[in-house]
Amino acid sequence: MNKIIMILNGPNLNLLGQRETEVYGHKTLDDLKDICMKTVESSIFQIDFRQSNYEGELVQWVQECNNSNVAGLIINAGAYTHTSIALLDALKTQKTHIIELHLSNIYRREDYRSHSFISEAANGIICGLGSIGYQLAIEAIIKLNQEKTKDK
Ligand code: CA2
Repeated sequence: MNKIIMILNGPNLNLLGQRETEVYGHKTLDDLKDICMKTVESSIFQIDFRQSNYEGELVQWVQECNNSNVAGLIINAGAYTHTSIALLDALKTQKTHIIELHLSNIYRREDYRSHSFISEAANGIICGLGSIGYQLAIEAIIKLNQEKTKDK
């Protein structure tokens, strides 16, 4: 059975490639989705790539990851990274591998971006590498799953 890697994108990431290209690059969200799909081509993994501007919807989707087919969760929570205890609580209920992801280096920007509420629930964090970060996060989830299989 194919394993699903859930990739959740938070508020305003639907605007990628249209504005603030000096910060977030020229790739659109659809471009990122294509990169993710290509990264799992000819593997047993499948990508479920979603975006929402609503905190509650993101919380709902995080809760869906308790399904046993989900091999990992990659989350770019956008600005909710810096505000959402609801997302942190939802992520903490998950047993799957979690990677927190940001296109930009949140530590080189405004001070308020240097704090993430959700890092506490993440296995690892990738930031500042633009679209490469999406590929690396997928590779990390795949490797974490291989480690788990080896342990058995
Ligand atoms: O660097 C990242 O990926 C962020 O998660 C992006 C969030 C920001 O609030 C985080 O601090 C870091 C913002 C995403 C907004 O994306 C836009 C794209 C184009 C135009 C305007 C916003």
